Amino acid sequence: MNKTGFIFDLDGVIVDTAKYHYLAWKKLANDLGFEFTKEQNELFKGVSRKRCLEILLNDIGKINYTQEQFDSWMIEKNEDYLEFISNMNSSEILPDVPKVLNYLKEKEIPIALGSASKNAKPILEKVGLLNYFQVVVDGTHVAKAKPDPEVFLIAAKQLKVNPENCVVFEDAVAGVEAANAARMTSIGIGDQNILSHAKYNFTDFTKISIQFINKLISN
Ligand code: B16
Ligand code: MG
Repeated sequence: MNKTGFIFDLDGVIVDTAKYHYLAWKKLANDLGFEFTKEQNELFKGVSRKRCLEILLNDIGKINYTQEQFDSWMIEKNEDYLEFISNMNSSEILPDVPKVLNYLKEKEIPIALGSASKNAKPILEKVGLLNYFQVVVDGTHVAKAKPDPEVFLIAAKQLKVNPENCVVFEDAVAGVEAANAARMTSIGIGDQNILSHAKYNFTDFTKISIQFINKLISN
């Protein structure tokens, strides 16, 4: 059993893919004859693709559709998203994320990804970070989406670390709730007022010191 494990969310923690999700949802909404705002996109952070589409269709008042239509809109959104992320590279890694990843690697602390995205692995590959992660748990591995703790509990099991000894970096309310439900140490990355249920809060990784990481490791 390893003593401590670190689990990173992807979108909003390691890279800002929210802007590409926004463009793809906006395109789908526009194709259906509706607008889609950045405020609406905020509520999609950390939420599964299927649930996002259900919310979008509800918001635009589209209630009569077949399962085939629903599935084809899911495919359309994802194809557009894949097109938008096709040129992603290491320049899109959020500031000071490599500082923390490199330090954990140096200390031989196991690292996992815990993301709702079914595209997580290719994104890590594109930005050149896949090799840092001993474990990748994403939207293809879970039955229950965040705020259910499943994604983080699977990650802890694969890391061979007790959930209580895992640290989770999250930018979404649902993700912080999932980490808390798993009895892990939750660290909110972003707006403290929105992520008020996190045990610790930072606006971004530039505010996280190596001393703080050491404190988490030795706890
Ligand atoms: P996909 P995370 C989440 O990633 C995004 O925040 C959310 O906006 C998206 O709908 C979800 O992944 C599913 O993504 O369509 O690629 O499967 O924050 O959990 O890393
Ligand atoms: Mg996120």
